[in-house]
Amino acid sequence: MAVARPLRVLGLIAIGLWVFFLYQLFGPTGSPKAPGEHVENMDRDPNLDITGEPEGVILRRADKGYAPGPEGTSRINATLLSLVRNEEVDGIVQAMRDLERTWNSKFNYPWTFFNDKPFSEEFKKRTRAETKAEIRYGRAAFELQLIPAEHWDVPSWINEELFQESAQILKENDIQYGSMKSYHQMCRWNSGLFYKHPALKDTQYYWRVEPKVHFFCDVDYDVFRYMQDGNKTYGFTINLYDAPASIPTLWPETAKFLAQHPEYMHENNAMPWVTDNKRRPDHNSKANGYSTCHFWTNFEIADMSFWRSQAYEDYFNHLDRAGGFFYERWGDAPVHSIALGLFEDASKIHWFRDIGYQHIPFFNCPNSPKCKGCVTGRFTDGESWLMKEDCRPNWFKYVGLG
Ligand SMILES: Nc1nc2c(ncn2[C@@H]2O[C@H](COP(=O)(O)OP(=O)(O)O)[C@@H](O)[C@H]2O)c(=O)[nH]1
Ligand SMILES: *[C@@H]1O[C@H](CO)[C@@H](O)[C@H](O)[C@H]1NC(C)=O
Ligand SMILES: *[C@@H]1O[C@H](CO)[C@@H](O)[C@H](O)[C@H]1NC(C)=O
Ligand SMILES: [Mg+2]
Repeated sequence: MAVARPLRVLGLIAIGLWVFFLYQLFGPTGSPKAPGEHVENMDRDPNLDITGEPEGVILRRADKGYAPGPEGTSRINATLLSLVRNEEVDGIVQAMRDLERTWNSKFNYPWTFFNDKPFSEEFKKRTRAETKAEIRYGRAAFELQLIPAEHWDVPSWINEELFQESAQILKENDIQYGSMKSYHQMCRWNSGLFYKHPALKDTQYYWRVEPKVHFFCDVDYDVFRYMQDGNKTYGFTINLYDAPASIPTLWPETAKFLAQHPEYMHENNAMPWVTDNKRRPDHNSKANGYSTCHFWTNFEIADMSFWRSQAYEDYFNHLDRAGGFFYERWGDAPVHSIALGLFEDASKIHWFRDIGYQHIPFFNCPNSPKCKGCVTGRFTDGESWLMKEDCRPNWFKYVGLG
């Protein structure tokens, strides 16, 4: 009896050590945690933390000022950019009013509007009334802003019958706008053509604005200057999951492209973000390997040099030939996001946490006295299932709050 007890104790210690050893091997990985680990399940939204200007930002350049007009200012090579229809004039006027009030009235960056049809007199008159900045290119401004037919028209290799059949399938899968041809044209143009428009020949950066969006927070620094001085390629506010049925072959086509062009992968890419299958494995599997997480491109502040690079040009052409802009409903959001995630240095992609923004039904609303009209940390005022569409935690986890 006297010997049995110490043996039993030794046995328990041995089992304990073995379990500990297995835990070390297979258990959850411990510290250091990735920057966004704690928001994995949105326990803590970083929008709840007090937000100020990004680190190191210069508020205003004193040298030449920001007076409106083409000459002699501290502005850099950039424009506010909007593709818009005549019928959406109320919506774009409202969006302009918000952005002029919170930011552009201090910096007077020019506006550039694009349309597949000539702008109406009413559209010109009402948009001109909203800004003291240039609406671009002086006399010929509005004529230049017509999109060239070869950029907008459905390309010759797209088969109309096949498009109609595919539209039916998209409809059965509840893909919004799936059978609306102009929506497909818009997504293709925003993916790979807008930056080739002659009116943007001398422009490097743009801030995309859609009708009816809202801006809530005063921004007191030159955002484009921040992009340039900070070597940023791309800025976003909201990160969302996409509907897998709109992009079933986007990732397989991307994989084919990568096999042909492994040299385009950036060494500091965001591949783990692009291919995450942990938070919503259903999305990853239905999209055949892509998480579907994307920058929501109705807001984007970006350097067109990236879209104009050989890597992106080749990628877009590959996708365009594959036909998915029409036979599926590839959006410019997943296309831009995958390209950035693979071919760009992830540290050059910036979350503009300080720009309060809404495009129905989602918000980016920081915790800052500079914001009015949105609720701090509220991601959506729509139905509760929409919360699940937020995939910012993935970006924070794999790349950081940057
Ligand atoms: N000129 C023009 N603009 C369009 C067309 N289709 C979409 N847009 C613009 O493209 C952007 C996205 O379209 P929108 O209807 O807002 O799509 P959603 O945000 O995905 O619901 C908006 O700026 C629209 O004004 C079109 O056929 N012609
Ligand atoms: C602005 O950017 C465009 C495109 O990168 C370039 O061609 C042009 O020379 C630039 N202009 C200025 C004044 O920097
Ligand atoms: C941006 O890039 C330039 C040139 O490579 C470098 O000198 C500068 O330090 C960089 N700035 C930042 C903020 O990273
Ligand atoms: Mg929209």
